[in-house]
Amino acid sequence: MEGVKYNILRKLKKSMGRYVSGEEIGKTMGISRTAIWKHVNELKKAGYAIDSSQRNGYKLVSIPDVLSSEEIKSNLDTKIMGKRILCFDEVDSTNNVAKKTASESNDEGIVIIAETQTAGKGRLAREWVSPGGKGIWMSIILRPAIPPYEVQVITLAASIAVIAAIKQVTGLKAGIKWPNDIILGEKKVCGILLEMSTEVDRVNHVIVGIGINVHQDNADFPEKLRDTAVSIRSYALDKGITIPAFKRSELLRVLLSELERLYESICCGNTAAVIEEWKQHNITLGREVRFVIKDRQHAGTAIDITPEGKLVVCCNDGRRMELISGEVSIRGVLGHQW
Ligand code: BT5
Repeated sequence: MEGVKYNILRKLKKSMGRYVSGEEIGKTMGISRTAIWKHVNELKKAGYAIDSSQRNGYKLVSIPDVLSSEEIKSNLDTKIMGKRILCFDEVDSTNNVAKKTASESNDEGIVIIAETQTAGKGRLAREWVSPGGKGIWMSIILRPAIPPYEVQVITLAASIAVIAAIKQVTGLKAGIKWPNDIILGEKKVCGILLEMSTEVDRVNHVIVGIGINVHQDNADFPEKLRDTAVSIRSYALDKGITIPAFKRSELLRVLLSELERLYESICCGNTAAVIEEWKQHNITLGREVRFVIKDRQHAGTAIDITPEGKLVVCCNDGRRMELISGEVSIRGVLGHQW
């Protein structure tokens, strides 16, 4: 039944803005006019604007900004990423659903998406605010044949993919704050949470959780986040930049396609290319940073990224430190001043 509904949708999409007669749809699909009418009503309920006229048939007028498998998969050019796409209205956390899915299937590239998360999570059990219909809250299951100590490079790849998607679809240029924050202006537009299951020398699976703020107004963010969080739309509005109208599914398609390109590099052993690309987008290297290790605060300048994705800092006391992950404040970013 679902299949027929989407076949009708695809037919209407091909003639977008023009009427297709009920007779023609009925003939190609082998269904009655009443059945077409029922399917069209379901599409309308899902947000598709379709004009129906007794004389002319059906005309698709506009496509809603929904994250359905159907919308994401149309024109998706990937082999691995999004091979299966599971879409939900509401989950606790897409990473949790992905973890369960990973334990039930050996596939990779499965994408889990929800319109809203009731317990979206950041690192260290922090909360990730995920309001309905306003962003992209998703997780991807990967099974890279790399040693566990190299897994961090997948976070870097996901960051590059998000930046590329934002750039390609909106023209806006975001930057990466090591290790997992995507920054527009000086505020966070996207966070990435990597969770994995490993053995001593091999990775069972990696869950790449990505949260992108897309449509929120500033007032949509809880007050405590208003100085540090931003959405693509609120950033453009704030800066008076006109961006093209776009749908979340378009952003997601570019993201998946870019992630696949980088993932293939990683799986071929070419992590160096990914690190190089990451460096071009980073807003961390060359900046004054602060971080805490074992309750001691350190300050210095971020100078490099190692081949495994560690951040190299030249501390003010002359020591060189390599950070695996954790919290780094950059002067001037996310409200940090000192
Ligand atoms: C992250 O953690 O930035 C990782 C966020 C990953 C979210 C995705 S959504 C899909 C998938 N499923 C999940 O359950 N999670 C992943 P961290 O670096 O720890 O940052 C968390 C901090 O960011 C919070 O403590 C808040 O200060 C801030 N924050 C929370 N929600 C935000 C939002 N929507 N936009 C910007 N900042 C936010």
